[in-house]
Amino acid sequence: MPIAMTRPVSASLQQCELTHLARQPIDLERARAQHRQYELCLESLGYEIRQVPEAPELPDAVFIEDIALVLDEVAVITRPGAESRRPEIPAVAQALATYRPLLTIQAPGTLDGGDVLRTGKTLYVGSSGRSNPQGIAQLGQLLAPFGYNVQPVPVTGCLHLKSAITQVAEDLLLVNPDWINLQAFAGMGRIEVDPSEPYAANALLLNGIVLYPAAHPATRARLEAAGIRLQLVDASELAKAEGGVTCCSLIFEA
Ligand code: CIR
Repeated sequence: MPIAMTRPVSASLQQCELTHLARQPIDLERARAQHRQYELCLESLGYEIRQVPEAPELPDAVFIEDIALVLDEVAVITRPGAESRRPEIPAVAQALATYRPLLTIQAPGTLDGGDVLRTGKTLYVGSSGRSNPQGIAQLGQLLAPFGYNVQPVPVTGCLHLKSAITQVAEDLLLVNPDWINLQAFAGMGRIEVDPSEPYAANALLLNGIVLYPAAHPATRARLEAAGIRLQLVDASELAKAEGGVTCCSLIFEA
């Protein structure tokens, strides 16, 4: 059974970490409604929602993707680069322990799930402000026994690797070339975001359908012209907290 693990929007979301965006007021009720729509959308695509309990005092807990990487064989519990996010770990680890054996990234390593892009047995991992070389090396060592190959990719100008690049079809990537060196991805097709929409590269591919923010119409037109099937969601309040569509769920088979 396909699972989408999520965590509710926290009452303290307004105090979220911000790195590349200026703080703006966030409408909490609207953020919660958008998050609910996101979950309904996942449900309509066949995913069973498993919610980790709300953590009202942890502003960024809704961005559950950063706390773990769930593979067929194991789950890796990360050690997020932002210290304020480390208390998010225990509840997510507890929820995942039902489904997978757990491995963990240890200090001084740091790793955010938003930095990990998987295609088959290759994990591209952003070397970013959040994921450090020790964290990336640990991930490689933990997963080598399962046949995964970890490839570090330098990321600059954005929060995570998946702010700059995500997969929108089996052999097709959506990219913002200003934030990432695309050498590692040579051989794969790519669509560039419209230059007026730098934040438009974060898309969530689920069984041939792409969950995509309604906020990027020019890039959306590029995706549609390429024949990509889109399911639009309004994620504007979560975007003010520097979150995208990949970061609000952990997707895996039970
Ligand atoms: C943070 O800075 O950690 C949060 N405000 C946003 C995290 C977004 N995560 C993601 O894109 N994977």
